[in-house]
Parts: sequence; structure tokens; C-alpha cells
Amino acid sequence: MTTPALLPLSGRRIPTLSPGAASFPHHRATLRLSEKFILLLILSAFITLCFGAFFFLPDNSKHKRFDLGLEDVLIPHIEAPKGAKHPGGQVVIHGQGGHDEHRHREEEESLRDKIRVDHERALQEAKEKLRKSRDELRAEIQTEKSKVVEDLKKKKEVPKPLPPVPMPKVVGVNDGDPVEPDVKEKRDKIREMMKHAWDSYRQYGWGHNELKPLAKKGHSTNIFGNSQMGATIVDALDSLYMMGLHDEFKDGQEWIEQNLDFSVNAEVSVFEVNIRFTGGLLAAYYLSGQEVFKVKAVQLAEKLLPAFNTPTGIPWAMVNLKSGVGRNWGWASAGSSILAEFGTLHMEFVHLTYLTGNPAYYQKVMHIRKLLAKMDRPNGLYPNYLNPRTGRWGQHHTSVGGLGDSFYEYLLKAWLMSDKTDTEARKTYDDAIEAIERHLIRKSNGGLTFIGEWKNGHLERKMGHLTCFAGGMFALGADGSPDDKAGHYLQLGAEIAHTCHESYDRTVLKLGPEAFKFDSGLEAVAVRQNEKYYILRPEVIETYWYMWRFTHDPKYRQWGWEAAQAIDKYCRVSGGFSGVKDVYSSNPTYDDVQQSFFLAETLKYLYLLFSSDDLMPLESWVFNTEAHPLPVLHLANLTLPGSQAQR
Ligand code: DMJ
Repeated sequence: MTTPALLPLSGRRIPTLSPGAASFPHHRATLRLSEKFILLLILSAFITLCFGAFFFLPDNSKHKRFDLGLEDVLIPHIEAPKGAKHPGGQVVIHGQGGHDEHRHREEEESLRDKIRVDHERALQEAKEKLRKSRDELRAEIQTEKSKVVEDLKKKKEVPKPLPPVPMPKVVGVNDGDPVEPDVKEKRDKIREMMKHAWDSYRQYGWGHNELKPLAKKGHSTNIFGNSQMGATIVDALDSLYMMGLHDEFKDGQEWIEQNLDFSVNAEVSVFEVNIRFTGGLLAAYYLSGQEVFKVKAVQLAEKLLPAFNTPTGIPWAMVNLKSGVGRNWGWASAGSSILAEFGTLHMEFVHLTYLTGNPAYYQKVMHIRKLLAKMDRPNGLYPNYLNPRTGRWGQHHTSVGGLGDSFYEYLLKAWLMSDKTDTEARKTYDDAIEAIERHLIRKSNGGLTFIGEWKNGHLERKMGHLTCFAGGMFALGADGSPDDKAGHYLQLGAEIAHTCHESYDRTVLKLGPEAFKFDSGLEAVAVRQNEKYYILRPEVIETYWYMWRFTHDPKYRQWGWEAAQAIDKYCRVSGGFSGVKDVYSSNPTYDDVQQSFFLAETLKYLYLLFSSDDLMPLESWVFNTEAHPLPVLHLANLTLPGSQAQR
């Protein structure tokens, strides 16, 4: 059975079919346009009849108002002027007596006239429509539709105005030319590698997230929700800028202006998108001063906020950018969120609050910190898994590599980025590192310092490539460490750098494996086949750069150069750079992926390693975990909302 229902279209009401019609598709199919208008006519007549009956029946003054008591709830309590209309269209009538009776009659009369005129006009319009040909009607509907779409687009395009905030002093954004010609030559080579990676992506993968350098086409993974968001462009921008590749930077900026849209039905990793996109856009904004990057960063951040809608405020690992629905990785212990993911939002979110004046970003990340501070920590260690529904730890697995790494990094960097005022972050970092040193850091039989992983009550004597970033972190945190242990932490950084260099040096390709062991006579070598790959990761080179900045020991430039040469020799192909599947094989196969972090991090750290120290000085810039530099906020007299770290 099909009963007519009313649906609004551009302020008018047209008859359409009730949902029940769905079970009779042939009815819908056979209902032609002209028949729809006949229905419209019948319906209009029906409405006229109803209104007529209502207003023309005797003694209708009894029906002046429906008084069900709901209006008081639904309509705001504002005393309306006499004769004024409520939003529902009813006239509010006050007073009694003969004079009022007379006025009521007049008002009703004028209302009846108005209804008559309206319905006559509606009937006239319907008649005119029926006179039009089907094509004319179609064209009219089409024009109306396009107008609605256009209006919607216009509404969407209007960027939200952001409050003007003082731009932090941008220090050390210069060419960083090294004095020594041989160093300059090396740096030129790194720039050439960057150009090859970028140009290849530009040619074969433009707009896709990443590149398949052998297949010479676009590539993506589930962290980007299989939506084309140009991850490589956003991730590479600040490297291009620092390297003076300004035409390429402009190209990237243009793509972002015209194509980067976060209102897409894509389920993305909150962590990955935050460190690569929010971080990349913010860094590009601070370096170039181009507003578009700030606006896009804020647009993205708004889409990430629904991820925090969990019972505890610990965000989901993934969020759908369109619907805002979040969930966790299926593989994570007991439906948990991951420490390195929800713990690696702080830097970007503090900057978002600074730039927008919206305290929400800051409050979300501070809430995470406060919640963690209240929790018991087994042996003072932070497990990698935390259930966002119950607020309880999942499996007791602690690591300074995958799943844990950048949580510790962001504690230290929160302190540095706050101009060393966020002492709560520094204390949390110091306590965590102390527990890590006690329980996870060991010396191998061959004298190599390594960081193992804590798994269900025992230490696994294995270290990941990802863990190698910690050498740089220890060096960066040396200054300001408690009990004047600066020398100790710088030394620890040097030892980790040495171990990680060994993991490179003990391979055939001179590139490091994904994970390496210190067990059963093994020293810094991978055992399992699925741990022998190198996917253009930056962590070892990152540590070389920090160690270089703090010690100026030439061996770090030497080690960095070895890695750069190996990458150029074994990972370079005509369509870009690819990861390799086995660093112990002289005949390696490629994984056919040019990761976006290769341009964001690996090549940037190499470039900085061969630049002078006045390019991006560490007193003024803090690099996020994807190597995107964010300026230190010297908020001398300013306190972010909710902050305890006041000066
Ligand atoms: C990068 O995306 C970031 O450095 C992240 O913190 C860890 N892994 C990759 C690179 O290996």
C-alpha cells in the first residue's frame, strides 16, 4: 500500500511515497512525474479542506490554541507582544471582552483571507506546472538541485576565522650551509635524493598517500583509511622548505589548497594522521607563514576530536573522519588503545590550542596525562595497552620501541616545547626513564648496550629498529636530568647509537634490520626472516643527528654517510626509493613502497646532519615524532587553560 507522505524540498512540500512503498518497487517505478503532480493537487485540495473545516466551523474560538502544556517546554518563555506570532505560526491572543471579541473576529477573518490566498496561489502554481512539458519540469528540478548543492558548497568553503595570535619567533630558518666543501657535497647529494623521491612521487603517485616505485603507481595502507589524502605531500613539505626546494614546495601547497579535504568517509589512524598531517601542516605553517596550512591543520583536528568520545577520554586508535565513529585495532590486547598512539598527541594539540584559542585540544591531552598519573604502574613501567572503556591496563608488555616509543619522547618534548615550564611532563619522563633503565636496559656479552622489551614478567633480549630513536632522546633529555646525570644520559645515548650502528654494520647491505637479538651468542643481528627487512626507516639516522648536535663527534657524520650511501645503492630505483626485504642478502628483493616518512624524516635528518647547527637550532625548535619541527612556545606570562605549569 502506498500512502502519500510529505517531504520538504526548498521550502515547499511535495507529495512522495511512504517508506512502505519500498516493498513495492513497481509502484515507484510506474509513478510518472505528471502523476506526482496530480497527487500534489489532490493533496493541496485535501489540506485546503482540512484548514477550511477547522476555521469555518461554528464556535471555532474554542480551538484558538492547542493547550497541551508542551509549548511552555518547547518554546522559550518570552512574553510575546500582542498579536505576535510564535515560531509555530500561531497568533498569541491576549485579553477578554467585547473589544477583544471584535478584534479576534477581525484577526480570524484576515487569517482566513490569507489561507485562501495561499491556497489559490498553490493551486495556480500546480496548474502551471502541469502545463509544462516533462523536459521543462526536469530542467527546473535540476536547476533547483544545483542551486542547493552550490549553496551547500559555499557554506562549506567559508573557513572559520581563527583568532590572531603572536607568531612565535621563527629562528634559524636559513640555508644552513656547511663551511667544509666535502660536507657541502654530501648535503647536495642528500638534496638530490630528496628530489628523486619527490619527482618520482610527483610523476607516478601524485595525490596518493605513498608511491610504489617499481610498479610506478600510487600506494596506500589502512592507516590512511584507503582515502587519497596526499600523505607524502604533507609529510614532505617542511623537508622541501628546509632544503630550499621552493618550486616543489609550491606545487605541494597548491595541491593542498585545491584537494586536501578531510570530510571524507575514511577510517584513519588517529596517531598516524596526527603526527604526519597535523604535525606536517603545522610545521609548514610555521616555516612558511602560509595560512592555508594552519587552516587545514585545524580542520583535521576537529575531525580527530570525536576519537576522544570514550568512557575514559582515552582516544580510540581509529576514527572515521566523516561519521566520527571510533574503534580500536582488532589485534590490540583486550580491545585496548596503544600507549604510543594516545600518548603522542600532546605537542600538536598544544599548538592547536595556541593557534585557535580553543582549550579543547589542550584539555584532551592533559586529561590523558592526569589519568595515567593516577594509575598503578607495574615496576614503575607503563604497559603498552590501556582499555579506553574500563581504564585498565591490558597485557603487561612494555617497550621503548613499537607501541611505546613516542609516549616517552613526547613527555620530554612537552617540557622542551613549553620552554621548560611544563615540569610535570619532565618529572613523568624522568621517572619513566629511571624504571626503563632499571628493568629494560642491559649490556650484551659482547659489551653492546641494548633496550629490551618487558613481556609478562620477563625481559626479551631483542631490540627494534624503532627503539634506536631512544639514543637521540636520551641525549636530548640529558640537560635538565635529575641529580646532575647529564653526562650519564649523553653517554647512554652514545651507547645506543653505537649498538644501532652495529646492527647496520653487521649486515651485507649496511642497512639495519627491523629487529635484532642479543641472545644465545647473537649480537645485534636479526634471526627471523620477517625481521630482516629495512623499510627506509629514520630512527638510527635520527639518533646520529642528535648525537652530532650534542657532541660534534665526526663519527656520527661518518655513520650517517654510510647509511645514505647504502640507501642510494640498494634502495634507489628509477621510480623512487624502495624498502628491501632482507638486509643480509646480497641479492635483495624490494617491498615496492616509498614510505612518506622517508621524505619527512630519513632524508631530513640526513640533510640536517650535513648542515650547520644554526639551521633549526634545538633551543627554538622541537621536532615531533615524524620530524616536523614545532617552535618552542615562550609563553612567559601566558598559561594555557587548565595548565598547572605556571611561571
Ligand atoms: C614514523 O612514522 C614515526 O617516526 C613514528 O614515531 C614511528 N615510526 C615511523 C618511522 O619508522
